[in-house]
This record gives sequence, structure tokens and C-alpha cells, in this order.
Amino acid sequence: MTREPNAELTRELRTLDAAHLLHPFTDHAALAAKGVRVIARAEGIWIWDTEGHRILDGMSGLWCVNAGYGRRELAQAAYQQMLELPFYNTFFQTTTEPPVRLAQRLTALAPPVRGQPFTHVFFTSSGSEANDTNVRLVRRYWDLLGQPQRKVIISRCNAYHGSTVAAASLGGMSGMHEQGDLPIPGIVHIQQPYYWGLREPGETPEAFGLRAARWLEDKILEIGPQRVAAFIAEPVQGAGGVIIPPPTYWPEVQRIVQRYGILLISDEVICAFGRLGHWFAYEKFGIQPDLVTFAKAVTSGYVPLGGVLVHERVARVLVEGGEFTHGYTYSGHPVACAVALANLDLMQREALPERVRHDTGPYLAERWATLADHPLVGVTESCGFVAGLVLTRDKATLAPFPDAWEVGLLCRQHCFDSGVVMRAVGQRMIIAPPLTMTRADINTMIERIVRALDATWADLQQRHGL
Ligand code: PXG
Repeated sequence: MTREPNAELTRELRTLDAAHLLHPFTDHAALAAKGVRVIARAEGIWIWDTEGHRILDGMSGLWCVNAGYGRRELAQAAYQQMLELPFYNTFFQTTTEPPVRLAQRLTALAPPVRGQPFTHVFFTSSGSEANDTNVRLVRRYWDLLGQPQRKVIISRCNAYHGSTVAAASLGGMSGMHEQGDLPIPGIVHIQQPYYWGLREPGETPEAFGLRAARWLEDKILEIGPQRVAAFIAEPVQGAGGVIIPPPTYWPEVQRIVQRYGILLISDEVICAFGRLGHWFAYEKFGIQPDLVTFAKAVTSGYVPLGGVLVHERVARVLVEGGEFTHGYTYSGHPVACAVALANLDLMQREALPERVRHDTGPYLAERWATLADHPLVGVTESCGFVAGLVLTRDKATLAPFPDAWEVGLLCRQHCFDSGVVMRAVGQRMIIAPPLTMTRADINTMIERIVRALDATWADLQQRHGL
């Protein structure tokens, strides 16, 4: 792939892309009219497109390239494993070395819960498949315990747990449910703990956090505790817009799941592997999950891999319970697992979670908070290396702009033009940068975001006379 701007290549790929490639979550007519951006290469925290733009990747690809781009040792691990043994399965009384080593490694990294370790791992190729696995796992668990009526899984509105039929059902995105008769039976949703959107007048974040957690208890009692199998949640909702719950939320949720004996699934597809300053996010929030979903940064996104970490409470029952009729061709793919091992080595060597926890995370929080001074910005929030802000026309009331103005998308465009990738979720702008960022990189990122906010502001004034 070329390193110089290449108009001809850009044109050719745009045409072929529009003709043949179906993109995720995309209005294809609108995309073809705008023209897709072709990303050609990347190094460190930077990506380059075929038009020669160098852009700071404030989203780590798609919340996954935690170790940054261009890490030779990850390519080397894949190359060596492909030469040695590109594929063999883990089905019929066989195994290979990388998934065994990785399962051991992940269970050792995960802090114990209730004094017991996470003992086992089930590998998949994505977060969606991992959450599908969770649906089957929790139902199997309760069946084996002689409580087959425990089928219902409670999730939350605006959650994202993936795009397969079961994972999209677990998710709480109404737009996804509308297409395809979702959710499937046995999956119900409560409201999300979004203080800025759901608070009552005068309510403190602490009081709101308790109220939001108790929606879970209300739902359990409504369904009947003996019918509830599990509660699934992202510690911090990612795709929903970086929704960071008040500090009172998780301890109360923990009390509730414990009280009714239901399983807790912590979906850490975004939040694990240093993103919030810990290897696993449940550690940060002091929660005690029975199952932990992971994907994305387990390989820093270099190759697809996901899975479920299974706590002793569940693993014991499953292992003694006979055959669990579930599995994928690529459960424990040796190349993916070899890359994951190299990635964990790298993250450990460079102490990336600790760096985020003690150094660059607090620095990002400090710099991110300065964006609240901008006339367009209502609230800023961050947690480790995820952060979000609310675009508003009125800083006091947080009143939104009319949807038709598409302010989030406008701001996203100005971010690109200012050389930084941010994601728009409605009128929230969010980032999840690579964990390798230095303080100087954070300054560069913030400068570019300010430039983009200024340009958005000027644009809105011009278009709508603000
Ligand atoms: N759980 C969570 C918490 C996720 O964030 C998945 C499961 C599904 O993982 P796979 O590997 O099947 O995609 C995710 C994925 C976005 C965006 O626009 C977020 C995700 C995926 C695609 C886009 O923010 N998260």
C-alpha cells in the first residue's frame, strides 16, 4: 500500500467499496454519496489515509488497539505461529499450546472473586460470539443445578453486547431491536445509569446511582427471583456513549445480585486490558462477576479473538456436568492466542494498565476537564482512557440541539479535518485512545479536539445563526 497521497488509488477503492462492500451500521447510499475514507497504514497512535492525511487515532481503531500500531513483536508472533502450526482445533480430544498457555495466563491475571479464582476460559473470535456463549453458559449452569426455570437474563437499555441475534438481544439498542424482531424471549432490559440523562431535579449522582441500581431489584422482583439467571452489564457503557455510573451504582448492584443469587456477567470487551487502568474492570469497581466477556484489546485488535473468563463457581458445575454442546471452529485459534500472549507480554513489560492508572489516566482526566470551558460543551467525564463530553446549546440545562442538525456527526467531521478521530454517539463525543500515549500526545490530542470544537461552533453559528 502506498505511503504517498494517491488520488487514483483512492478513487478506485471508493468505487469498488461502494460496488461490493457492505459496511457495519451504515446507510450505504449516504456513504457512497460522501465517499468512504481509505485508511492505508498506521504507526504508534497515528493513522494515514490514501489522501495523505495523518490523523491521531483517538479511538484506538474501534476501542481495541491498546498497545498502539506497528508493534513488530505481535506481527512476529503471528508469523512464527503460522509457520509452526497455523491451525488446529480444540474439539476432538486435541489441543494446541497457545490457547492452553493463554487460558492459564488470563486466569492468573484475573483477580480472585470471593476468595476463589477464575479457573477456565472459553475462546471465541469476537465479543458477540462470547456473549452468545454466555447466554448458553448461564442457562446450562442453572439446568445442571436443577433450576431450569432460571432463564431470564436482565440487561440494560443502550447497552452494546454485539451484533449476533443473542448478543443484539442482550444489547439495549432500540434501533437494533427494531430490525429483526429482537430481543429473543428471555431477555429483558432496565434503564441505564446515565445521570445526565435520567436524573431528577436536585438529585445527587450518589442518590441517582442507588436509584438506578434498584431498577435491577425491581425487575428481579417483577419477574420472580427464581426465574432470573443473570445480569449482564458493561462496567462503563462504551458504544452507548461512555456512560460512567456514579460511585454508588456498582456496590448496590453487587449487593442485589448477591442477595438473589443470580449470576453477574461483566462485559469487559472494551473495559479490560488496561482501558480503565486495570487488567480487568471488575477490579476497579469492586464487583464480583461470575463470567467476564473479553475481546478487542486481548490482542490489541491485531487479530480477532474473544472469550469468556469463567469463575470457579460456574466452571466447577460445567466441568462436572458432562458435554456442553457449544463451540466454534476457531475456539482457541493458535495464531490469535499466540498474538494475545505476545500482546500481554508487551502490556506487562510496558506496565500499560499501571501507567493509565497512575500517570496518563489522571493527566488525561485533568486535560479533558478543561474542555468544559468551551461554549459548546456541557459536561466532561473520563475514567482511565475513556472519556466523553456532551455537546449542548445551553450549558446550564444541557439542552440538546435539534436532532436534524446532526451536531455529533458535524463535530466528528471537524475532528477528522482537525486530524483527530473521535466517535459521535448522538450529541456525546467520546474517545478511547491507545494506552501508549504520552503526556505530550495527550496535549496534541486535546489541542486538535479544541480546534474541532471551535470549527463546529463556527459552523453552527453560520448554519443556524447561534
Ligand atoms: N460487548 C461490548 C461491550 C462491546 O463494546 C461487543 C461486545 C461485541 O464485540 P464484537 O467483537 O463482536 O464486535 C462490543 C463491541 C462502536 C462499536 O461504534 C463498539 C463495538 C463494536 C463495534 C462498534 O462504538 N463494541
